Amino acid sequence: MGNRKNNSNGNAPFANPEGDSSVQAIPKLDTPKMYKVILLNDDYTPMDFVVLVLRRFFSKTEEQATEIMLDVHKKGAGIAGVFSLEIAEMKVMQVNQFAQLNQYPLKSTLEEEP
Ligand code: TYC
Repeated sequence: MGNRKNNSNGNAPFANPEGDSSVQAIPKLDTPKMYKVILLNDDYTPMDFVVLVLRRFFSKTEEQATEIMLDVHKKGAGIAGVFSLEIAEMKVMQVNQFAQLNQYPLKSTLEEEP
């Protein structure tokens, strides 16, 4: 686009509507922070229940859910998904509430993405 240079945010700046040839920088928009929803292992929640949780609340396939569940089972914790803060908080609430309702100790937590 002519002599327009890109800003640090990758967008072309707008021409100044006053008519001079100077350009105005677009304020840099912060990329929203993202949050991991972490599933924690425990000794009592059945594997099938964890797979169900991953399918129901994180839209995983049976195969994906099983892989994540086994990873959590072996390593102690694992990532169920990455979301904006609002969505991640909602997922944590849904998981913890659903586990409690079914009398399992399954817990999930939030972790800010680096
Ligand atoms: N460790 C559990 C068992 O052996 C299974 C499990 C996996 C529980 C993942 C929680 O987040 C979890 N039944």
